[in-house]
Amino acid sequence: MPTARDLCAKGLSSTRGTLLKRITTSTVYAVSVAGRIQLRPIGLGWTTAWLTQRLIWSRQGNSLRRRNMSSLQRALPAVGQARRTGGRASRTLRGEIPRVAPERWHEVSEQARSEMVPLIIDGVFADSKAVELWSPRSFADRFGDFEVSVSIDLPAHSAPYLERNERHVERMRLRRLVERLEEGELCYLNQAALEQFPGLAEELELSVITPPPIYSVNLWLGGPTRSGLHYDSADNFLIQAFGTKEATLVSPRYGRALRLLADAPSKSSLSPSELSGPSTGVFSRVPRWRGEVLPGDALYIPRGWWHYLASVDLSISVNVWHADRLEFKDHAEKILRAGPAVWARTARDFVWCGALGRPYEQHLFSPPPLGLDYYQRLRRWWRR
Ligand SMILES: O=C(O)CCC(=O)C(=O)O
Repeated sequence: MPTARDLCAKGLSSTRGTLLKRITTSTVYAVSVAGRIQLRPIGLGWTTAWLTQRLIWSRQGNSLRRRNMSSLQRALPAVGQARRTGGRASRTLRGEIPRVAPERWHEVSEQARSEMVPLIIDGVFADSKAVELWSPRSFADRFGDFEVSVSIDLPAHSAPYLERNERHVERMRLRRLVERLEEGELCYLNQAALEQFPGLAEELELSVITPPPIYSVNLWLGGPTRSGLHYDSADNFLIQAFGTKEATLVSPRYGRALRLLADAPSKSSLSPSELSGPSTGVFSRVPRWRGEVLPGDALYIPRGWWHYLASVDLSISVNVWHADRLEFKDHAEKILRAGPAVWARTARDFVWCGALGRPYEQHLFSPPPLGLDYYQRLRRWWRR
């Protein structure tokens, strides 16, 4: 918990921040006027002024950020370590996702959420019925006759978001899914509402780690699985009940370098080998946070953080979207930063798929195109 001293320091720094902003604005104005008086080209005066302003504001922003970060770092030294290694651009360096004991989670969770720092809560569900009872075989025995929609024939070497959905989706009984997994097929029961399976929710006591509101709780059964690099709008827990998953996380500030899909900019087209191997090209400047999520662990993925999960073998996980969500301004900022290819594609899909109602290609693990989504939201808002 932040102490009163932290809060005072925060308050003081924001007063100082306002003062600094005012001084900067006056300086900018003076520089630009001086530029004009000396009859230099007006553009030069403004450019100098603008650059000065950016420089001062970014230094100020960095120092504020550093001050704000320190409270979690003080409580949890592993966060500082992860920031030093994972936060530095390097070809080989990978920060470890910090691990906390379940008792410490309650002390630091508020700070982790507000500073948006990923953490693994060590073995918090180790004694749960889920870890004791769940396995692909036991699911086949309990829910064998259930009809489920399964992603099949998953690409092992490319991002799933590049594949067309209809080639990879099949309905089958859960018993058959488990048989196919045991035969070594790459299949995934991905993001299936947990409530479909009677009794499972009671075997995983989420209140141990999750505050309300909870938006959705989903089951993921497959292996070996590769989900593709993407971000979600809400805080997320990935709870591992059976098998192990390797997590790779990237801070939201590096979104531009992740080869975004133009029609779905919350997804990246980077392949599993690019994500797990040594960094090359533009990705070499992107620090990654890595960690193993073992049975009983819960990985906290803050809203907006890019994440990629790969299971080593057969695996069962549950994910929980809950608590804080990205706000409108966060989404707008992400789209503005995504660049011209995304803007053009969004505008095209707004008109083509939205206004003109033309069909689009649905991709694996992907939502409809962003432009269509904007069109539908606008229509709903208009009709209200
Ligand atoms: O575990 C996976 O394969 C993907 C999980 C995921 O992406 C999520 O919970 O948002």
